[in-house]
Amino acid sequence: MLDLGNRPGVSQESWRLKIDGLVAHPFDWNWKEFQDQPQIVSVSDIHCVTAWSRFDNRWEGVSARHILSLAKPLPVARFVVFHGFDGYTTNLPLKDFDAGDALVAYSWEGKKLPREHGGPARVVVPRLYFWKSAKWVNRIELIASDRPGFWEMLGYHDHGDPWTEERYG
Ligand SMILES: Nc1nc2c(c(=O)[nH]1)N[C@H]1C(S)=C(S)[C@@H](COP(=O)(O)O)O[C@H]1N2
Ligand SMILES: [Mo]
Repeated sequence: MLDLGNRPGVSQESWRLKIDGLVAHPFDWNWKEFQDQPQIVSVSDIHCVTAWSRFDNRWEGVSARHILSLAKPLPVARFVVFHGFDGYTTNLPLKDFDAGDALVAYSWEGKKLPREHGGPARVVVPRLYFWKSAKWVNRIELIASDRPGFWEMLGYHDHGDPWTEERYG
């Protein structure tokens, strides 16, 4: 399952990324503000819960650590929920997002991120199964106690570490 079949067409003009919840400095970027941030390249493997992997993906975008350094999570913030333009949600511990290899990517393999893969921009959290990497990301919400997202409510594992095969509940 790659998505819910509803692949929202989000133009750069209508694109927004909001970070809110338990942060000292919530903000809301338009496309230009997002592009004006420092960019990183992150090469990582993709692990899907249905047992396929794709190695050495080259992502470009804005690092999670940079986003978090601007938003300044409050000490009580322990979990993150990503919201997509398609209504998708997924949850994870803040420490997995604040891990150095996570980013909000707008480019994959040297090309503009295609719509089917979450363009204009998606989250990439390499250390967790790929359902945690929200496509068409629109909002990053910081919360104190865990709140299951779309697949997590339907029985996928709450954490989703591929190394210990945390696939289902
Ligand atoms: N917004 C959003 N993000 C999503 C999904 C979705 O339905 N909506 N599906 C997830 C699942 S289950 C997978 S396996 C990956 C698929 O990413 P890909 O289409 O780039 O391979 O996106 C994840 N991110
Ligand atoms: Mo998936």
